[in-house]
Amino acid sequence: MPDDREAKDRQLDAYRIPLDDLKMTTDQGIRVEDTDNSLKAGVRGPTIMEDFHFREKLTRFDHERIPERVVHARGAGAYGYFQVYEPLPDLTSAAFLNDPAVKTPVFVRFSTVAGSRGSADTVRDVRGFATKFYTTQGNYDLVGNNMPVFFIQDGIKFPDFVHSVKPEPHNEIPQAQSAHDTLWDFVQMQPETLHMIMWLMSDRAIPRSYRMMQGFGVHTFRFVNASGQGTFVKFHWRPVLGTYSLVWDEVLRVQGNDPDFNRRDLWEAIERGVYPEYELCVQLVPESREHDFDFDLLDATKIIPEEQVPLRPIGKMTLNRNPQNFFAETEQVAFHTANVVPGIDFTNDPLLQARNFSYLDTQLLRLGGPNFPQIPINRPIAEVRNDQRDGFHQHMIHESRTSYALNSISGGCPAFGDGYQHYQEKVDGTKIRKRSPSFEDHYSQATLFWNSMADWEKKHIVAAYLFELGHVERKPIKEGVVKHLAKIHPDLAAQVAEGLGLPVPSGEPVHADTSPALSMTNQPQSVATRKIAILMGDGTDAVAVRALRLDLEGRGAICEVVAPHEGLVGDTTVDRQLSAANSVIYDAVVAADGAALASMGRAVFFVREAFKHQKAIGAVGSGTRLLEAAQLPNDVGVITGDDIADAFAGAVAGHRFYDRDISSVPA
Ligand code: HDE
Repeated sequence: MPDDREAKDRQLDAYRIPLDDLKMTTDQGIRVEDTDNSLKAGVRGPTIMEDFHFREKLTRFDHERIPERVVHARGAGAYGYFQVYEPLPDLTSAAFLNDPAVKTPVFVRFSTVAGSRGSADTVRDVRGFATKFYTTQGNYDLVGNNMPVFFIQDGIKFPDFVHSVKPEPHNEIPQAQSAHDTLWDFVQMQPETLHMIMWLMSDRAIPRSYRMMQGFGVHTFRFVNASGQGTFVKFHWRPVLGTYSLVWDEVLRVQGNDPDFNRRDLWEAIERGVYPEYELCVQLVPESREHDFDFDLLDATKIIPEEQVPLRPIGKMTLNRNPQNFFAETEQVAFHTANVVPGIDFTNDPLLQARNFSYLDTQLLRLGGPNFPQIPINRPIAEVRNDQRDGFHQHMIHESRTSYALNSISGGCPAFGDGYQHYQEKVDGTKIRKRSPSFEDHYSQATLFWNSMADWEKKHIVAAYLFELGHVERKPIKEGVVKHLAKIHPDLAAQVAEGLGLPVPSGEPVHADTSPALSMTNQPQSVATRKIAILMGDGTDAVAVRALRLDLEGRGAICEVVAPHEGLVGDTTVDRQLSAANSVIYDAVVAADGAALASMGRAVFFVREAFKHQKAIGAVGSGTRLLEAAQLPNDVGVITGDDIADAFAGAVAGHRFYDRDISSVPA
């Protein structure tokens, strides 16, 4: 079996500069005598132009930055591999989807959309989920998001949408936030956004982890088999750990406590050897059924409900290696929707068509010219041979005497033929600047989403609308949004209108259909990789805690001891002292001490906050005294007693207790 790391790694190895004891040189390879002092005319004299090392060092520093991505500027990457479960010759001729023995190397970049490179990870936003497959037939990029639809239907609107969500132009406020006038003005003027906005207001927009997040290709793509037969396909990544989110109040606090929350989580999981895994699933629609739906398959603001076309798992991706240099790999990786391999093709989705232009265009600027595919992270493992030449930063020395086709001088090389064949779709039409009438319904699927939510999800959606619109200054914009909400569902509109102090609009639900698969309830449950804080003090009964910790770690949980000071409590090593820890960066808390901690405000706050964020809370030994001091009711998900391991692990695996009544707990 080919080793997944071999092909891409061998290639990357050629470029690695190892950590070793080599002596410092200039970029020209000249040994450097002293890099702490510039060359001067006398120790107190002016710096001399002749100092080539000084000039080179400063110049290189001045040129370190490249333009950040216009959208998706903030990201985190990881390497891994993809393996198909079984050959799919009926569907596609793509080689990597036809040989289960092959581990295709991949590089994935997760991202937020609106914020700048330095913005916090945990903001309310869509997440990017872009995968580069280094296949033997060339690079295939699946550049998706963690939500299955998009804000707009036609790519010509993309600059308008992005300008509206980005910080406002006069004062560049707010950073990485959708809660401001221009975004909501765009929304109320452009009802095609409404379905996606429902997703954005849901907890999908605040994922617990990149490891617990779905991915979607969004558009309808096309598989093409060896006989040229096409099948419409939607791509879904399904995380093996299940899809989970944070809660909003927690998000606000995580931003300060750990702005790198999601990237750190990904990095640490891979360093620990608990590799994130995602199943690749497809929804398949034969061409004969193209018009069987009450929406258009080419409209990227629509899903195909899973109840209508079930998901078929076709393979799995495992992320098992962190990059070694953020800039070289994660920043320079260049995705492009038009990077497809034989067997995968496009449709006429006007959003996809626009993307097929935009990504190459953006890389030309961002990466400084046409040779960016030669940057190691972007290089295919397949051989590259063509007559394209020159340009900034050309790394190749083409020895051929010809750079044109057809030629006789080079024996006709490189020879073409037997390559990618575009799907032979019949196209005819009149030139027209108009949307298809089949794109007109902007409400039904927004209603479907709302109808399919559990009560706690609906509550969170209403709260999100209130937070967002609460930051909008112009009343007519709020009124405009509420008017649209009334067409989605009167319950939603009423709750939002009430909160905003606006008249409650009348309206009938558009329909009562549901798609249970849209809800985040019923996820796979596991305590594995969940982060648990064990609060200990100097008086803790270490024996009881040790047994619990071993048990939880045996189930794959990550336990950290939090105590009033660093060093040791008893014979247990402290991982983090209380003043540097906060409950929001943990999934659950075990109170293991009440003697020392019950009188400490920070410890009381720690468990209280975890309770408010509906997390599992355990207490062993005198730990119950800490819960009493925090005045926590004996509610669901609060596990106390002599042997709590099973019950507590079960509670952590359940993620949150969304029905918990938190109203009686003091702030
Ligand atoms: Fe993108 N998008 N996009 N987008 N997008 C970019 O490319 C664009 C869209 C997505 O980690 C840019 O290299 C247009 C949908 C991801 O490097 C840019 C339109 C989806 C990433 C661009 C869309 C995405 C990008 C900015 C509407 C989900 C980050 C920098 C027609 C299916 C990839 C860059 C990474 C990045 C254009 C809509 C996902 C400007 C014109 C829909 C995950 O080219």
